[in-house]
Amino acid sequence: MTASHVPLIERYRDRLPFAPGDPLVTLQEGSTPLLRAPVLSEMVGAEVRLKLEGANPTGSFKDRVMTCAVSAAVREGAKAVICASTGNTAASSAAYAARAGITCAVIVPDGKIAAGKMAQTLMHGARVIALAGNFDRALVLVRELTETHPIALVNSVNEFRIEGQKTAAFELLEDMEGDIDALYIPVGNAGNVTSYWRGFTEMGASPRLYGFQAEGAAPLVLGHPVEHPETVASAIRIGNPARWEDAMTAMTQSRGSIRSLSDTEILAAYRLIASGEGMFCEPASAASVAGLLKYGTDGAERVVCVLTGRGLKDPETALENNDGVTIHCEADMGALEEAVLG
Ligand code: AN7
Repeated sequence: MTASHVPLIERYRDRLPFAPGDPLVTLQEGSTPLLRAPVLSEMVGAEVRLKLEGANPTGSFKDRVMTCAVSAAVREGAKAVICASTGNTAASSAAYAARAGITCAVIVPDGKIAAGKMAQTLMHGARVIALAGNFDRALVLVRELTETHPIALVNSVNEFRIEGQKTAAFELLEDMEGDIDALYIPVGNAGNVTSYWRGFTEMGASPRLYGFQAEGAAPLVLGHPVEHPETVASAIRIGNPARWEDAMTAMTQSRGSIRSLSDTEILAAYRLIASGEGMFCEPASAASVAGLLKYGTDGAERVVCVLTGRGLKDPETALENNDGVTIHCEADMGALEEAVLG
């Protein structure tokens, strides 16, 4: 088997808290492509690559968490899993729970998750609780709930469940033969940036980590929680990240930084990645590229932007922000010629 046909936990079992013989819940996640980005490379004067986490089975990096979290839950005898989510964790936990044959409930901010994520979560048969509150509130409530009820919490809030995400750093080091100067990554609850740093340090690597938040949801940049986070990038509409300290440590130790971007800057990068590089990611993912374009490389030569989720997740935002045109056309040749060539 090639690496891409090996489940994540099997590929990196020696570096993950799973023993041979443990139950494995997998949808063949991980081993995602690393794509050269010639247009971006030209623009910033460095070798830019895109880590395509949207190529995971449910379309986001959260599958790395869920293969670990749901496998562990099944190992512990859980019959149900639950999470708070801005959408991708919900879709992923629902898929892995379906695969495991256990039930799944997700708590999401009512009306604030992208349509594709909602569709996935419902298709996998999960119970969706649309909360009259934001993600931060959902996370507080779900943590409290699981203290008194026997339901496994699959958010990446404990040490063990974050392990799966660090494997993306292993893959990058393998694909780039250790030669990576800087990583650009969107930051919401800050589990992912924490995990990449853990993965890099475990392998003795130390690229600079540059994290990016949306201006309206930038607690780590401001230095205090944001009570009413707002951004078009719904996946990172988070005002009080669970991994606050760890994320700051990662960025300080790697001599990187955490900075913010306007929704306009995020959407400009979102369109450019799609129309310039041919890769359709979701708005939150475009924050990595927007950060690279706004703040530059600081001398780095080989850089990676993490595209955390697939563009199809959020068709509404795509239909409202794109470089394409739609021409309504009568069904006759004259009108068609005019529409195509005019
Ligand atoms: C596409 O699904 O928090 O900094 O509940 O979906 O590790 O939170 C998603 C977050 C970036 C931020 N890009 O990662 C959830 C959730 C996408 C995301 C992030 C998320 P973290």
